[in-house]
Amino acid sequence: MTYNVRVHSYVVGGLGVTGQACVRFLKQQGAKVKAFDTRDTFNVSAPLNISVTTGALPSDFFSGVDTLVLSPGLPLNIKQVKQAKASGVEVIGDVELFARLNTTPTIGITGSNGKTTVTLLTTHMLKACGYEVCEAGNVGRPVLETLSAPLDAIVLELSSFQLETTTSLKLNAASILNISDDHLDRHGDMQQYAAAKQRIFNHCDTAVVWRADNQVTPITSCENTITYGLDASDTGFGLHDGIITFNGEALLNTADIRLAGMHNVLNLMTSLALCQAFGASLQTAALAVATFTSAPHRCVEIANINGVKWIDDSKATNVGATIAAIQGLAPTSNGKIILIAGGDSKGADLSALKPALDESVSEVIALGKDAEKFSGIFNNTRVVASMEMAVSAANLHARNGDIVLLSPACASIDMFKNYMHRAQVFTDAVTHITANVKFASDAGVMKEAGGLLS
Ligand code: UMA
Ligand code: ADP
Repeated sequence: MTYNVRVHSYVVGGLGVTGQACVRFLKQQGAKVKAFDTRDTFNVSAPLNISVTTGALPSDFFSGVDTLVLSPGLPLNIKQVKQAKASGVEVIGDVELFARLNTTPTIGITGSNGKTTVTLLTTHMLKACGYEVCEAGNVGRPVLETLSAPLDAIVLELSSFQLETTTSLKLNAASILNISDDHLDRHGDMQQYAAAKQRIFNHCDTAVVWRADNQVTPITSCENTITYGLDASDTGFGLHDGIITFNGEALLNTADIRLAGMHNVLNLMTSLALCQAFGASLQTAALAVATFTSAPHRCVEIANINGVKWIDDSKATNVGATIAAIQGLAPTSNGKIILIAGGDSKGADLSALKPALDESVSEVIALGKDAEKFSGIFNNTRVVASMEMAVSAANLHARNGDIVLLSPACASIDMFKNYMHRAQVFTDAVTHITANVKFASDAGVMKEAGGLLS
């Protein structure tokens, strides 16, 4: 059955990146469209030339409307959505609209952590195999923008928010990378959060499944399954003495991988499995790892000052990501790890961090809205008021061989514009230290020189 956009009347809910892309797309298609945003002020990149309502909606707002296309940042329980449903209007997201119209083979990736890394790595590998490929979705490019492009494949990063409003997405291959406590302020509990993620497997041809976690196994049946894990399995992807294998055959030595931590070995296996499911050459995909550069703010070393490594993992906005960073970095350090963490924990239970903190962290420097929660789980926690103070406290205590890790386990929005801004403030504060160290050493050289001259 073909879906005819033109004959429908739409409301677009929310005018962020997604909402604006929806309006542009629907107008291009000749559909009737108007919009609302719950905020009084918001920015649009170019004039939309449609009617936009902010605040409370008039009681007849949805009369004559067929479909509400809701932005992922807006929950389904807001009054505007209730009003739409009461008026008999169907509520979908942009991914569902995409799914009804898309004819290009599509790969989907979800999970609490690693989505962007696996999305970009899979895209990179498929391009290296000679395909025209584009990544879209939560990674930043609204999915509707891919519909007009001549592509061999689309790789979608899908958030639980996007999956929640999606029913007919048919993926050639899909994976849930992992599920850990995140977005519970929106989903209510882990069951509902996991259920939203499981929707990725509805109508999916090949499920790519991590053997070590039952939560990521499809609850609906998919035609094919490819499994992976860090065990020495001869089925699917496994790890034999540091060598990644497929069905027991050696494929790639982990010593040749530049991405830090075992979580990235899992990410790599997922991408290889998705390429295998797509029919790409595994050998070419594996070779492409050497030319892949990881996205910024994900366990990246930004400075080495007197033997102290400063690591920016600002993208770690939940507990699972911070555990992965600590466990991934601990084996690489001769000294201690000082962790800078905190922000808005989004209702998460931070106690899951405790074993990793007890095992590998000497001190936590906590900031932001939920800083005190860290004091509750780890004795040696110092609460500070700003990122600059956190960096300066870490600098006082760090010695040659130590790692200072910014991996907040929390969202940034209580103190910063976003995680990129948080990383910038961290980097600026670290740069300030570097400048002082240089100034001190220059001053030392001048003093010595002065001594020689006198
Ligand atoms: N908002 C309102 N009222 C509105 C509309 C939005 O208050 O009427 C608020 C939302 O509650 C949210 C913010 O504005 O706090 C942005 O929401 P949005 O739905 O307008 O977001 P977009 O700009 O359309 O961006 C969305 C994704 N954002 C979210 O899901 C919150 C982007 O993922 C994604 O890249 C983009 O679509 C393109 O697909 C970002 C994200 O933070 C990176 N995702 C979350 C995550 O990764 O944890 C899920
Ligand atoms: P997402 O798009 O799901 O937020 P990213 O690739 O942007 O994932 O990485 C987010 C954070 O999660 C980073 O701090 C990164 O180091 C960490 N991370 C990446 N892959 C994994 C994984 N497989 N398991 C746990 N943490 C991970």
